[in-house]
Amino acid sequence: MTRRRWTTVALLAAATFLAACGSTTTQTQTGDEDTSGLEFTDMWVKSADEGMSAAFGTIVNTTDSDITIVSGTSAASTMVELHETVADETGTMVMREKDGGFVIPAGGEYVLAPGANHLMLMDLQTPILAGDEVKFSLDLDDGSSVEFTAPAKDYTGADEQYMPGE
Ligand SMILES: [Cu+2]
Repeated sequence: MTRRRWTTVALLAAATFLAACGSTTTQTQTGDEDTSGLEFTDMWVKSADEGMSAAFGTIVNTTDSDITIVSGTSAASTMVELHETVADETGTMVMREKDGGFVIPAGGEYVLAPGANHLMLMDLQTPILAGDEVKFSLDLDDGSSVEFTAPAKDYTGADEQYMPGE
């Protein structure tokens, strides 16, 4: 009887663990372009065999309020970061996390481009090949999230250095 009870406890612990893991992927209601007020135009991802890659395009804010993107996820990478590209003290262009996230101005747009702001895929899970469709989910500062899909294409520029932690 005592032994049976312990077995039950162990199973419950396993179930709780699994539930906790699963909840991290769908914590928030996923919006679409209509509810979030964001439109993604000409989005694309740089193809890459391994390591890092990045997504570019233009994010349009159709509302009359600023919208702040604070973080992102993608099945293609274990970590997505919001990057900007700046010149360091020696004049070398380096990229780093954008302080405060990406703020899409009310009624305006936010351009992600090689050599400038971009969505960084820090650690590819599998190669991204030209023609692949890569799915992203972006988290907004109001707790909601919005998804978009970007096709991959070959691109040989945008070889800025990554500067970890500043
Ligand atoms: Cu980057």
